Amino acid sequence: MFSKILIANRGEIACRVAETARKLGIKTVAVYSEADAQAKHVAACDEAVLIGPAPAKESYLLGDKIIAVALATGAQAIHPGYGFLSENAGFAEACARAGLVFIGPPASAIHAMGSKSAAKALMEKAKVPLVPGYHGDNQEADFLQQEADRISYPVLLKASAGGGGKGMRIVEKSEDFKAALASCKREAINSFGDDKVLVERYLTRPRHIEIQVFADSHGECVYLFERDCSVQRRHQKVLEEAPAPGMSEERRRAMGEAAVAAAKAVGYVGAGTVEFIANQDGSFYFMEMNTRLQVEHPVTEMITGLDLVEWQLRVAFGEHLPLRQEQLQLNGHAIEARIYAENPEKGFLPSIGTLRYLHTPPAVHFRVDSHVQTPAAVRIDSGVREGDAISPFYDPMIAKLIVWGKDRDAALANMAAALAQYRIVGLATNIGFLQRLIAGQAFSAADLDTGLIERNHDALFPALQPASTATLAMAASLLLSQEAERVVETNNPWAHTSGWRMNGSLLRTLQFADEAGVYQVRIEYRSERQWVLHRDGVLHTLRFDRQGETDLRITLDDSALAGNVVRDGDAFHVFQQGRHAVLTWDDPLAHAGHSESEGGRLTAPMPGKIVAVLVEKGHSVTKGAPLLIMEAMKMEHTIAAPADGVIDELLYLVGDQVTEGAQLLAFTPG
Ligand code: MV4
Repeated sequence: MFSKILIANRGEIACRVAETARKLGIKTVAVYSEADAQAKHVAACDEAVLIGPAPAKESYLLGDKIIAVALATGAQAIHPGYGFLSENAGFAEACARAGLVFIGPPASAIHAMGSKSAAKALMEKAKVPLVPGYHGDNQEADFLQQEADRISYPVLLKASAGGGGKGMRIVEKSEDFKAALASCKREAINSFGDDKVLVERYLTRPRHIEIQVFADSHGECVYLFERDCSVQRRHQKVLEEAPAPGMSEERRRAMGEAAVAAAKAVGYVGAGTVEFIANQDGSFYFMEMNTRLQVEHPVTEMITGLDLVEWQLRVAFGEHLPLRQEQLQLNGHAIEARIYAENPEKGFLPSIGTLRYLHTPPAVHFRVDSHVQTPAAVRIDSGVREGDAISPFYDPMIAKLIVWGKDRDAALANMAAALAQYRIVGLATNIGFLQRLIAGQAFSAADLDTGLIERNHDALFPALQPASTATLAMAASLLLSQEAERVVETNNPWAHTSGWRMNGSLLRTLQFADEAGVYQVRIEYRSERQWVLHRDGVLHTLRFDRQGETDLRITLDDSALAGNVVRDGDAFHVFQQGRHAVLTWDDPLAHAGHSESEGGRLTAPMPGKIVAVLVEKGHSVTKGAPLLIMEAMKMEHTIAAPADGVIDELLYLVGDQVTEGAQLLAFTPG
């Protein structure tokens, strides 16, 4: 086996490769960009070499530089991961020229699958089923239209050099053909520098089903069953599962054998994926072959109990495939969800920033020490940790969450439970969207096709709901509990109540806001840990108990609720019953006058009436301590100490009217 490899990638896949290398006793060399100096993949490898600035074109895509690093560090092979250089035939060749093993297929196989029309011609020869169509060299408009008429409408025009859905046109009838062809060719030349197109029968509700294949350099090739990746959004996979729901043994074998024939036709070696589109009746057609390890390979690992990176390394070293086709077994069901730093409500815009807080569901680690074993129920593959940033330079994937169950329903239940336990603060994520997606009728009933997300748009993007009283009570409880804690630490006389005395009772108003509205809750102190929460004139009894930083157990009226509240400045992230709500607290400290810049003056933020004075002349107070409360526009405003200091003079009494900007008391910081 190799003694040292270089991993020419970053993020979760670099960590994933490093993990198997470590298991096999292989040393690893990471490469990294300036943006990734502190990245997890750098820490996961035995050594690491800086290769350039953040943009991938100046770092992770610099094949020659990476090869030079491999030679300089004594690595014998390069694992390209996915993306970046993984399907670059020139890079695979350059590795070979430098005497390095490219852990992937031969350059010729990458090249053969790179052009859609050339690949289809090869597949036709190998008797792999193709969508009825024309993929030849004759590009004359009249001829192509004749072909479309022969195939019958609707037809799909595809750029031969295209991918990811770019350069495709659906044509409904012959009269529309020429205009669509011209437009498709324009896009193809602009996007790919090649205006060759192919014409196919258009399948209206297809599923994306792909077969994992593995070939060694001794002529053996097996299939590791299928994955259903129909749930996509703009050609980005969102959920992947194995096996494909509804797949019969006969169809599995037919697709597996077709995929093996496809791989053999191009002299394939290593891990590859043959993509098919399937009609709802199960008929299937070759689409393309991905000549790399794919993002979604873990679902195959979970149902087979195999470590595909280990297989890649063994095959690249020249070993035989570890198992023969008849030794491969499919066990249970696995689902993967891609957790992204993106904002589904804002058109899935990537969310750039720091993972300020990250709590993941407990993952029982995937066991990779034997060929076949019982897979664990939850696996998380991630290249980021709490405190790491999602930068604008790379794919904003936070993690892949992969679950297993004895059948699809069990896996689905595990996925729902795991998503409900994820807690992320600092970035927008697609977790809520994934929860709605897996809970929806279409996905839970395995009614899959590539249009599932678009068709269920309304259910997946529900209207904003006002914050629940439970959510407000959770946020208020954390706030009160933190204040009580701070007050105890500083030995403030208000420690024992955390309340504000008014008309014989202790109360205060807290104002929170979210995207759906502004909420005022009045909190009334009754006794130690006993409160009354008033919302919209309704009274609720409230008790709370906090354990650690974020764990809260509250009793709201008669219901006991557990949740977590993570405070990020004035933002209160309430995680409760699997939901994430964000409330912004309107902190009265923000209205505490302009004292810091004005040398200890504390002024009224607006005209109003003094309703409580909480300190006396000569008192020492700590920063943030409430000093007095005024009422204005039917709301309470707490004036708080802007710093540690001493009260020199009180300038108003309870009941006094004050004008905006009036100095309320004299205060000396220090
Ligand atoms: C198709 C098709 C329907 N009929 N071909 C999209 C990406 C590219 N690789 C091929 N694609 C499609 N080809 C025929 N003849 C529908 C799609 C398609 C699709 C395929 C797989 C996964 C998601 C998809 C989303 C939209 C369209």
